[in-house]
Parts: sequence; C-alpha cells; structure tokens
Amino acid sequence: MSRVTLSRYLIEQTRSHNTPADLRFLIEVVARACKEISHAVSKGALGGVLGSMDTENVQGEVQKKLDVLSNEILLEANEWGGHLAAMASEEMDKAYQIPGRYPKGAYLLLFDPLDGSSNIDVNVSVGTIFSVLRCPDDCFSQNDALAERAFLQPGYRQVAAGYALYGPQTTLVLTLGEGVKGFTLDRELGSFVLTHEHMQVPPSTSEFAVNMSNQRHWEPPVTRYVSELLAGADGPLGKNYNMRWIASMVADVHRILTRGGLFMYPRDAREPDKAGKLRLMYEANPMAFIVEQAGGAATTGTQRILDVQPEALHQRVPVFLGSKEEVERVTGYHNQA
Ligand code: P6P
Repeated sequence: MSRVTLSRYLIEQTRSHNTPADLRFLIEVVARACKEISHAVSKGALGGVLGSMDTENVQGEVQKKLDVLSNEILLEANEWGGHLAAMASEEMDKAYQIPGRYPKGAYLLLFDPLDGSSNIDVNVSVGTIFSVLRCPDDCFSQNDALAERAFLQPGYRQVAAGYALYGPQTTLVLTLGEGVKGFTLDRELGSFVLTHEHMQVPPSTSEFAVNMSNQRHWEPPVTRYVSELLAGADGPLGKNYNMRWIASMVADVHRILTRGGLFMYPRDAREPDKAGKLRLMYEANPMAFIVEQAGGAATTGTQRILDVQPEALHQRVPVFLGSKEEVERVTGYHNQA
C-alpha cells in the first residue's frame, strides 16, 4: 500500500471532514517549520547552536540558542501565508502581529517552539507544541491588547493541536478533533509519513511521571496520591507502579500516548499564584486536547483543563493528564480535600 504522507492525509481530511483549506495549509506550514527545527536540533554541537543566550524569556527562563532559533523559524514560516491573524509564543511577551505587508487570516497560532530545551545540551528529546484557535470576528483590530484578548479562549475551542518530538525519530502527532494521528519524518523523502493511524491512551496504567524532588511542596491530595502509588501492591491501589520523568513534556506525553501513564506537574507551594510550572495556552491546552482525543483525560486537579477560561496569555496551571482511571482518581482526591 502506498504510504500516506501528511499532505495526503490533510487533503483526504478536507474531503471527508471538510477541513478548511487554510487550516490544512496552516498545519503543513507548521510541519515544514518543525522539519527545519528538527534539522537544527540534530546538528547539536556541530551546528554551533547549543548553549544559552544571555537573555531571559517572559517566563524569566534563560533562553537557549535553539529556543530563539526555533521561535524565529516558526514566525518566519507562518507570517506571510495569509492564514493567521496573529501568533503567540512562550518565548515572546506579547502576541506577534502579522506584518502589514502580509494578508491576515482566520486563525490564531500559539506555540512553545522548543519545549524541554534544558535537555538539549545533554542530548535528550525535546519538542515543539502548537495550538490553533479561530480568531474572533473583532480581533482584526490593530490594537495589540485586542489581539491578545482574542487568544484568551478556553481549550475546548481549539480546532487543531499537535506536537513534534525530536527524538531518535522525529514524529509529528496531530489532532483536528477527529482522533489522534502520528507521522514519522522520512528524512530521505523529506515528508512526514502516517505511521500511527489511531493513537489511544490505555484507560489504566502502572506508570506515572512526576518530578519527585518537589514532593515537599505539593498539596495534600497529591502527596496522598503519590504515596499510594509508591505503596505498590501492598498499598490501597493494589498494584506496583513504575516511574518515568524525562523533564520534557513532549517526550513524557508521547510515551503516555504510546503505552499509557499519568503525567503530573502539580501546583507548588513555592509559588502558589503561579499554579505550577506549565503554561495553559501552549502546553496544557494542546496536550489536553490531544490526550482527550486519544481517549485519555486532563485536569488541573479540580477542573477539566479544556474548560479553563484563560485570564492571561502566559498563565500557568497544574496538570494531571493521561490514563483516564488515574486522572479521575487524583482529581477525586482533590475534590474530597
Ligand atoms: P522540571 C520543560 O522545561 C518543561 O516545561 C516541561 O517540558 C517539563 O515537563 C517540565 O518543564 C520539567 O520541569 O521542574 O522537572 O525541570
């Protein structure tokens, strides 16, 4: 059987599910940018792109050279196509307005250009996360603040979400709201080829992912839940659990999409107002959309992530996502507290 490339999949989606042509174009442009990022990441020390800049991003995190390069690749790839009204990125404080010389379109693109970038210098998988929203009618104003407000839509309004994982293979995982598909980059062809027709998160699991070094900062429901996981077969959950923590959300989520598991980044007493480390608009929301489309669940501990009404572009939320049985358990503990 001839191999299905991303382009062919998107065209067939247009026929079967009326995926708008400009959304199809958007996904293809983002995928092409991810190929370019994959190429830059794979060069490592040979490409002179390892290490950090002497700058910080809006999150107060030291920027890696590849963070900045990946952000520029995504901006330059997407600004001229006429499919976007604006863009937003983890690496930029304000929304990115489409330059006046280019036409605007109906979509808003949000991304974390290189998530997990602290892993780059030690050659551990990193990734790009993206989310697509429709632009409300009134967002075409020239007023930045207005365009910024246009981004503040709950995650259930996403029309597409995906990630590229730069690991032993470069894979693109995508949902258009009709399930989750996985594509693997064929470097000889230069195309993403459909390799995972129907990605599903197993409803139960024996594997969890959390940074245990933060244990003393967790709230009681999380402390209770993790202690039960660690108690194993002799404990209340009656089975032994394994733990993984790659410290690269894209890699941890991809493992969960592949074999199940529970990913946690809880609220942290060190900075309770920040509500944990992960950002709602371009990390939690796209991953929650993908995980739910794959039959899993994603909450803040007390609320479905996709129902959170954003109040700020770089807002953070606690994240519990993955196998439905475990997400429901830990969420139940929060609601009992
Ligand atoms: P910690 C990467 O910086 C990231 O945003 C996610 O990809 C990852 O899951 C998390 O932070 C790792 O955080 O505190 O374990 O380094």
